[in-house]
Amino acid sequence: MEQFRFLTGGESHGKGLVAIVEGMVADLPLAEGYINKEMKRRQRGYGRGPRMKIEEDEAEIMAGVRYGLTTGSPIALLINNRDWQNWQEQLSISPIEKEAEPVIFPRPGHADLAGVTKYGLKDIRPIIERASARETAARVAVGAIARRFLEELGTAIHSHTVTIGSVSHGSSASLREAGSIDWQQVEDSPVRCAYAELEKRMMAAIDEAKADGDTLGGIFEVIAMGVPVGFGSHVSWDRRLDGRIAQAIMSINAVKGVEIGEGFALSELKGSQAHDIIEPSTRSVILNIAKQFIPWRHATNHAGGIEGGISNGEDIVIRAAVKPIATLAKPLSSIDLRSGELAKAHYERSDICVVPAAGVIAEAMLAIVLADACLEKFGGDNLKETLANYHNYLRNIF
Ligand code: EPS
Repeated sequence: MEQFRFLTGGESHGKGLVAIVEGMVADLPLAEGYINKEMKRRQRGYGRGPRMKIEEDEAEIMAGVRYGLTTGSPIALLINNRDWQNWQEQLSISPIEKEAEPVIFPRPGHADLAGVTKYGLKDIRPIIERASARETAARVAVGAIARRFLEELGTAIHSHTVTIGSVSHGSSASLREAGSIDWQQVEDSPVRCAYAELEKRMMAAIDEAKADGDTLGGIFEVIAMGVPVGFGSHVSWDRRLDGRIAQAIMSINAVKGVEIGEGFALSELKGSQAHDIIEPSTRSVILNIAKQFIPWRHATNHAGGIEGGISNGEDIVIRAAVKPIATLAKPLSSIDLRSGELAKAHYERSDICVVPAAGVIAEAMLAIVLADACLEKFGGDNLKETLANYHNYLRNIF
């Protein structure tokens, strides 16, 4: 059983999204303002559609927090959809006399066709609503709780955009050095890109796609720094940290590829080039309760911070490929579900490019996996107990 788990509910244009989060320790300082700062980061990003101008995402904590501290009880979150006002007929919970026209032209690349077939529906609308990336607003709220917890261990998580469409830095190696990235510049960038000259080209590519009635994908990178050695395990397939992270990142809408560390590029290297040699070091780990030294480090980080399914103390580095959004203003060919005849795919308001937002969502998913692995490793029902267990572990291993 997962130590830290959650479920979300809600449709893109329904009344709102809900999440119930279970397993967070007691006595963790947690404020709605902290969660909502993350929600705002997800809403930004050049290439989003008009929907993000309608919404002002805010999570309300309904349970599990008292006087600013978690209680150990399930944390319930509610995010209202402002756009619900405009969709009451299409998404009425009660039966109504005049139902909305069904959506019958599945969009290639979306869940539409497989979804209606699987659930035996005649209208694609319910599939559109739940397959929508709107659901990731709830995941980011949950991820903020996990991030708040990880901060107490000295772990920080960032993301940045590596490519949009064919616009890229060229040499990827330098981008992997977390130390060389100005994270404030990334936060200030409309495309969450660390390089000013790339940023302009990325924005121009998005403008061009929009003018053509098209969409764009890209690659983002997520980096977790200060992750303790020993999350995950080599002993069983489903305990491997890399496998758990890959599943979490791949579950983000439109993600079609995930790599950890140098990933696919490692396949072209010889063993002598690919692996990260180990050297003595006096690296310190700073906890909010103590400072500890780890007497070794890896000279490089091709492995992306995970060896044998276990975190090795280096930065965890993940890249993911996002496909172009499947809703096109110039729709692709499809069929009419009623007649089976050729037709144009359904079109409705959508985004042009979501790579910057996807990076923020991936930060949340990584935080969720790491918080779960942390609770599995150190346990504890209250923050002090977890931190004491971590401290004790560091004291006793060397
Ligand atoms: C989405 C389509 C757009 C996006 C939406 C995901 O929404 P709408 O159909 O209302 O214009 O903006 O993303 C969000 C609402 C969000 O909060 O991220 C889709 O089809 O997946």
